[in-house]
Amino acid sequence: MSKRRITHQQRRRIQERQAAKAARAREDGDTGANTTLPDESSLGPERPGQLVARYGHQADVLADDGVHRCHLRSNLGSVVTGDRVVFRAGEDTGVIVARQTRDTELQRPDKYGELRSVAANIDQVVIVIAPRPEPHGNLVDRYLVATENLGAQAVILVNKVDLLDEAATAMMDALLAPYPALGYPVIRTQAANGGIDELAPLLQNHTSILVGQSGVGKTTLVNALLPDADQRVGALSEERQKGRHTTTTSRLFPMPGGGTLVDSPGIREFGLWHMDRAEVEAGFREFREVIGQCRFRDCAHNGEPGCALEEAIDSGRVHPNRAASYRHIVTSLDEPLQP
Ligand SMILES: Nc1nc2c(ncn2[C@@H]2O[C@H](COP(=O)(O)OP(=O)(O)OP(=O)(O)O)[C@@H](O)[C@H]2O)c(=O)[nH]1
Ligand SMILES: [Mg+2]
Ligand SMILES: [Zn+2]
Repeated sequence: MSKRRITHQQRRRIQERQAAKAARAREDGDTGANTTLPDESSLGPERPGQLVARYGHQADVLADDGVHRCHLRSNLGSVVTGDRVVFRAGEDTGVIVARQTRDTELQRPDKYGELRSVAANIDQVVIVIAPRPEPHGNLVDRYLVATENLGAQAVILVNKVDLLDEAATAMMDALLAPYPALGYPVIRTQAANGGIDELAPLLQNHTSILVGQSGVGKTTLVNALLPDADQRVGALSEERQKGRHTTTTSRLFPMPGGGTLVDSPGIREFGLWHMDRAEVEAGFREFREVIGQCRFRDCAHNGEPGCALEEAIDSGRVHPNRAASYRHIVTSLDEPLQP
């Protein structure tokens, strides 16, 4: 019998997950203890609303007459930005009494490696990148995999076009080359100067979310679209040219033309290791006609004879950058521990 061997990375994840569980147990321990729910008789009738943002044991709920601050009823279960809820308004604070079924749930691993919901009922993901901070390798493809598996539409948005000097233009052009042919819209904005003409029409009648690295300008886009929103934005750190994680909670904004937009906190990395290989493959839409045509059923698409992906790259049907990205993501997936 082979010895049980786990990689350094796996051991780290296990330790992090245990730390996360302990931390959560401590958080859960004080649930309710310091929360005084409003007197039932002072609450209004049950009404529908949508969750704007969550703050610990409270949340803001958007209804047809504005935003209501509410407590969460203790047996409510988890609620996140975008959830459709039933609530009862109060004089000061109301109560959320129920959550409706979610159409979609966008998740990502937190810093402990546990899956966390980012937002519910999203039908369009706007992937924001910028010349600075420079996009992490494979980031766009990672978001596209998540978006395809969510069954949502994707838009790729290049912000800070004012920073596109010759070198940055070459980098961006190379990075974006595969996407128009795949049917993903690529748009350009200059949020800091109100240059958002291409974005506004795409948001109508969608529940969209802005995602991307910290400092690419997601919140600046919200402020440009909705001058009344007046949300805090943060400069990049001088020496590292990275964002400072200014936005800490996802927040939903109703759009004047119909539809809603969610601003989300910037990420350090977007791990997909909670997915399996089939989900990653399904996330590369141009692979669908290719994968399954390989000579070997368990083909790893890594130089095997008769590999259909290899042939598709050679014939130009699959862009080599996308194939490289796919291989990189698959290698990063969490492998089950060997018995
Ligand atoms: N040059 C330039 N700077 C911009 C543009 N849009 C936003 N910025 C700047 O980029 C910095 C970061 O903007 P934020 O909107 O806070 O970025 P964010 O993506 O919301 O960051 P997190 O909340 O940390 O995820 C701010 O200093 C903005 O003024 C742009 O079009 N051009
Ligand atoms: Mg922000
Ligand atoms: Zn293959």
